[in-house]
Amino acid sequence: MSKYPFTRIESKWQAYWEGHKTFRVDEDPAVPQEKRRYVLDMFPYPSSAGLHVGHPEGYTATDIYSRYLRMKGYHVLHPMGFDSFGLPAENYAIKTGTHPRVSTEANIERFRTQIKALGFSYDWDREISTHDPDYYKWTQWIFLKIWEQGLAYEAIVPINWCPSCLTGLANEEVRDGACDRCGAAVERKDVRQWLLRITAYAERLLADLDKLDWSESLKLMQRNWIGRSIGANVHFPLADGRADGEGGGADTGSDANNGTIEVFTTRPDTLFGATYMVLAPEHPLVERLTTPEQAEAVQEYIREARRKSDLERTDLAKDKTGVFTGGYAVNPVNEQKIPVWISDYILISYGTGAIMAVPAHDQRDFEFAVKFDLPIVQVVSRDGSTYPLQAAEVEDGIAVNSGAFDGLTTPEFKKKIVAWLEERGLGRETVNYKLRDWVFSRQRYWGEPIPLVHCEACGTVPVPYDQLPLLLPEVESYTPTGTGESPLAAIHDWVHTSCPACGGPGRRETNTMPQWAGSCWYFLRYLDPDNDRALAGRDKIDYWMPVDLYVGGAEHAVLHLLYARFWHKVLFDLGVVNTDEPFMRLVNQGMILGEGGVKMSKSLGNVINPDDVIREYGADAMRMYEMFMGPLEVSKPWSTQGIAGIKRFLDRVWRISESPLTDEEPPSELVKLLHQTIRKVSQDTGTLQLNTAIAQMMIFVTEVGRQEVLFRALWDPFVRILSPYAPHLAEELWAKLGGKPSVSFQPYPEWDEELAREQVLTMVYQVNGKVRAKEDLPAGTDSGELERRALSHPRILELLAGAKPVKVVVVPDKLVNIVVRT
Ligand code: ANZ
Ligand code: ZN
Repeated sequence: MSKYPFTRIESKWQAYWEGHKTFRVDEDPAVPQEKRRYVLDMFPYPSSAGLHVGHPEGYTATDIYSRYLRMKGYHVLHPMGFDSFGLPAENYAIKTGTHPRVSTEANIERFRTQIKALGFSYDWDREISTHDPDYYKWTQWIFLKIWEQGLAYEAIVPINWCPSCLTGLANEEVRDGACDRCGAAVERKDVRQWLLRITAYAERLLADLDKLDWSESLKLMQRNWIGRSIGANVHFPLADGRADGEGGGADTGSDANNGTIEVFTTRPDTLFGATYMVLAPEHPLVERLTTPEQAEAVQEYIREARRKSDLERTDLAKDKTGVFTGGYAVNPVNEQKIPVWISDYILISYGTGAIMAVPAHDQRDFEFAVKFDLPIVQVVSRDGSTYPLQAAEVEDGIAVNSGAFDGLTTPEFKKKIVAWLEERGLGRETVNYKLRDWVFSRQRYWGEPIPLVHCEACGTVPVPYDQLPLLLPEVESYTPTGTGESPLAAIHDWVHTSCPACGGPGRRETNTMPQWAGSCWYFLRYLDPDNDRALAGRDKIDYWMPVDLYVGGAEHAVLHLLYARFWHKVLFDLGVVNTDEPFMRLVNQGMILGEGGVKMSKSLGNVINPDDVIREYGADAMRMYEMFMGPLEVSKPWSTQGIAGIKRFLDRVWRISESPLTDEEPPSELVKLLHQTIRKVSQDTGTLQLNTAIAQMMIFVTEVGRQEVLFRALWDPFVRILSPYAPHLAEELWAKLGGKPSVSFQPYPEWDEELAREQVLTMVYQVNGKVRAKEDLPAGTDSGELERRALSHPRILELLAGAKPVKVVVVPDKLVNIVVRT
């Protein structure tokens, strides 16, 4: 029996599409706005490992959706490119001496071939690569715009330092205290860095999530990352401040820098329970507060803390450590002198780097107080009484032990105490974000050079726009200097340049941009990839943006999306783009796991290579199988049996297509099934429930396969609805039907609700011949299903009262008679 000859047919149609530029799209002004769609994939990093079976999962989903939209009469922009700067190419260069450009371009070549082998309907004329100077010219341009806005600044910051990659890492590149790339334990190091002021956009990045059609879980991840907390900053005068008269009394208001410790708290209502304070080890007041007796212990502790990552330090489960400074502060609400400690669970980078500790109501403080025998005073109560606490009571409640504030509920107390503090100049309401400014520089070679020049006379001077791109120079060695400078710092002739402002001697910035930079705006370059006067023409931006559907892996759910949204908002504020959000609808695909549900990994030897799959089963089978595995968003294990099943389905379709074709009217049952199938496949494709759409096509094909002849009236629409899913096979079947290529632009079939309707009949359920219940069911419901229905009908169950039927008689489309012993 003949099978779908996929090798021949798939390469034939891929060549056709490529040769005819079938999927090239332009900005046809005649197409109205509401008929334009931008469907975007997260572009891949062209790793040396080649394409992973996880890549085509999202790509297939967007491809099906794009093809579906085209057949529905939409003008669809569906591009692909490569995120080609990054560490692996550089690490490979260090090992082998191969220029990162050479290895990257070889990888791109391979990725492109692999992607094309899957028959995706990309407009390849728009392909971009982020390492291409014509591309990164505009990444540099955007950076300069950001810099001009005062949103980029230099700072010496303790950064995450990978002692193996010898480079700074962004927080997000550190996982469980280890370098995300190489796994080495991350240390802290003070380095001069460029930071981008993403925190200036925190509020908008948070608020605008409400506009987006993203899953709630994804929005929650973004919200948590931004981490907005409302609370108060409160000043605690230093006890020594009063002794030497520097700070003044608690109620006179005191010098914020000198005489007080400023804390951030989300629970100002617990002020009366603050029995001690804790500073981050790096806090500038530590030195001043430390008494000579405590100096050695404090020094030793500070040294220890420097070795830990923020993540280790704030781990809730970790044993609390700390040292008393010997100094005291005064609790402004009750004038009590309380000791000041340092501990690494307080981060210098959050709030003010200092806290008031309320052990009765904060679990970390509770553990710390128990360990170091510090007083625990309950100030919030369930019912207004006080009682012994086994752990911190973190819930809201009623104030106790709080002087004139006793009896207030937590929210009332918060309002009153903030007003009380504000009146006395002791504090104010504040909002804090977990979001930190983005450490934007890398001490690496294979990235976009930051286009700035340092001049003794003029300070930091931008490379003039007409000199962009600032090309990445050739280097002898890719190995980072390890001093915190990039390999670029070693190229004397490149580093030493003249100042663009005064012509005097200048030094180029030698840091490069992080890999995230290029992916912050690539979706704009697809709109106008050859433009050399702008990152994209405004007319093209207006034509296509925003992205209607964006699909990619969940590993990018936080950072890539946050960074891209940030840049887009900056560009929006500059008037470069037309919307303040880039991606309207976003779907994170699930992971494709190895057989048995474990992660695919080289070490487990369970990695499936897409090339092998295509060779054995074909691209259409690969596409359909990945969509049939389950809902797009969930993770699911690969199954060789599963793909073989899909292959058999495609073979069956092929075989059916070889039956004699007839223009006769098909049986009405099949016409009904056809309309139901069009309805289901159309609706499910629109909502990306691609697995259930395929299931419906399978039902249809099974029925059509039972006929001796092939009804054109059934097959023609079926080939069309199949084509987004199995485009190669569909093109061939379309040609066999006498259609002209390409099926990709044929109108999508419409269903007739009337014809799709199930005929409903009333079934009669009898017990020992007596009618006991009735139920409406679709005509043609099969006997087994009818019997199950009757036996599970509540009225029948009640009558049977557990008795087992002796016999069940089913008359299809009419009745079920259940015979029981009486
Ligand atoms: C007193 C207090 C009492 C607190 C209480 C909590 C409960 P979020 O919600 O994450 O913003 N905190 C403030 N700055 C800190 C820092 N730099 N490092 C570690 N912890 C810090 O957390 C705010 C709370 O975390 C603040 O409110 C402070 O403890 C602590 F019953 O102040 B709280
Ligand atoms: Zn100068």
